[in-house]
Amino acid sequence: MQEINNIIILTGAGISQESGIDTFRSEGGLWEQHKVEDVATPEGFARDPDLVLRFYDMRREAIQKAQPNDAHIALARLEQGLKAQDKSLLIVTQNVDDLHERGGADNVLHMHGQHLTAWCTACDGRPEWRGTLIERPACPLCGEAGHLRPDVVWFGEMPYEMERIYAALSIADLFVSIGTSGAVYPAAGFVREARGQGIKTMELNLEPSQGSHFFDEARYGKASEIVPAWVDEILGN
Ligand code: BV8
Repeated sequence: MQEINNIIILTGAGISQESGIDTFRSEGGLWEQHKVEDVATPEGFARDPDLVLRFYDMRREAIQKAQPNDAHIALARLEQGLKAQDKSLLIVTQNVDDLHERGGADNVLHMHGQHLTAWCTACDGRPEWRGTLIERPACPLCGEAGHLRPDVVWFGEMPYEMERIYAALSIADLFVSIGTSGAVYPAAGFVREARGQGIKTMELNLEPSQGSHFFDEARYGKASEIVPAWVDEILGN
């Protein structure tokens, strides 16, 4: 078995599903209630800002009532265990919830932004934000009102920290994708990037994702069950 020293994990909505947070593309999921182009694009926001602000206000509130599940907690345990062996873990999440952090993980990169910060388009600041935006509040950093939007990457917008993600991929020896359908790029392309660099790839998901054929190994089941079991294996518990 190849020595594993640097792991990069990509997570998606599936890892938070058992915490009660809706995924996007399953029946009854978020996109069934709204058209993507109406709530997750700059054009949709320009067209109907109230609809978009209400959509994210509702999700921001739901997230603060959710708790991390055994999969989030297991990844934090993995991070601690690897650190104790002078090895590294980076969690790149497409999720905008803070359940990885509340589950105990430190090294988390939110490539699609975060619910609990807002983005002020007047001063470009990103203040922490736990309330609603529908009432067009003033930015706590610059005082301007009506310029706060969700700090979330919409379609057509550049995901955050792409250089840091590719740098982490260049030193990784294991790439694991957890709870994502592989429908959205550039995240869905990371497995091919990893394969191209000879990195071992693994998928942990409820069912095969759109990119399942790119993975060396796959395990299917609920994240709260298969992620802790996999972490035990990696840590040799
Ligand atoms: C960009 C907002 C460039 C945040 C989101 C054609 C080809 C390639 C690319 C494109 C293309 N046309 C357009 C593009 C680009 C586009 C794209 O990929 N479109 C797709 C639809 C083809 N991408 C972009 O626009 C990205 N930006 O490319 O910029 C650029 C270049 C230069 C300058 C400027 C720009 C931006 C993408 C980000 C979009 N934002 N949402 C929010 O509201 O949350 S995307 C949205 O989908 C979420 O962010 C989410 O994270 C993401 C992926 O969804 P998943 O997390 O995978 O969730 P999903 O429901 O799909 O799947 C859940 C999975 O979990 C399932 O597999 C299920 O089986 C599993 N599951 C469920 N329960 C469990 C479980 N697994 C385990 N246990 C369980 N219990």
